[in-house]
Amino acid sequence: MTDRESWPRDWSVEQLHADHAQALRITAEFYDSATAHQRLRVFENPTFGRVMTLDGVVQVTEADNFIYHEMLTHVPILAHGAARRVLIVGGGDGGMAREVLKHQGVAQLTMVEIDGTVVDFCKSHLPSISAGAFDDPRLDLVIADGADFMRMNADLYDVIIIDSTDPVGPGEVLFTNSFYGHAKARLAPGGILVTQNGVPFMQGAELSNTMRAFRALFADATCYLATVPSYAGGAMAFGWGTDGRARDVDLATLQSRFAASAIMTDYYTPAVHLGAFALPPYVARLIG
Ligand code: AG3
Repeated sequence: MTDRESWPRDWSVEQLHADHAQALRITAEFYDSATAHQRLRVFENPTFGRVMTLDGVVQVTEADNFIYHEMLTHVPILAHGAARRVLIVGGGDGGMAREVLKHQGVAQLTMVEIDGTVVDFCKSHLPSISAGAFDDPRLDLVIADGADFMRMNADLYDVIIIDSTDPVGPGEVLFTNSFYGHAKARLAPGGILVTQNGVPFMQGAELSNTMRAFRALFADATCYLATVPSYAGGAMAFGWGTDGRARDVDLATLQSRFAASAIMTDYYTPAVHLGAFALPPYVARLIG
């Protein structure tokens, strides 16, 4: 009972890790097809709502995507305090853009997604994830390889968000030292880079490798945590790199910035923000 074929057909089975699988029951199937870059599937699950997988790995669910998207946007943007230009690499479902654009101070959002099919598909089959973000005039959507864009582009950003898949397939280059170096070069003074860095209990090496690269590049390099039920295996880690002091922001400052933004959230609060940087020893050891 170890191979995918031995599971019942109405379950979507994710085998991202060698010794562990996650199965979600499929009550309706909306799409299952290969794009030029990966296999894209969308189905309904009673607990998670619509679920999108890429190459069998859960990327976004209607029910719990708020946790991931709120924590990769409001943490760096509110810590920064005056972010006007934001860059997302990946993020084809539009959930990250949705949260970034809730900040009225953000004047320009560039999103670089490698797979145009994911964007088109999510607009029509998962509209609740982007919730209109693709129609916002502040959004500049670029369909291109994120690594090429980072190497060639000359603009500077206050916040850069890497909303990638795991380091297998098209997402792999987004976890390399040279990519992180190019990303750093695109940060304005005081700018912050945040990354999706996997579930450290299951993917410790991924976090250790990114943190080694971040320590070589940034004055302040760490990670912060949030638990996303559909990313199985415990808390997920988000990489944080900056040469500025945004991590020192205090609770009162965050509270006044958050109140001024008038953004409604279901996971993020200023206290959750600060608490997310408290690392249990098993994670602290992984980041060195
Ligand atoms: N991208 C992150 C998926 C990570 C899943 N990894 C895992 N379970 N270890 C999500 C894209 C949402 N915009």
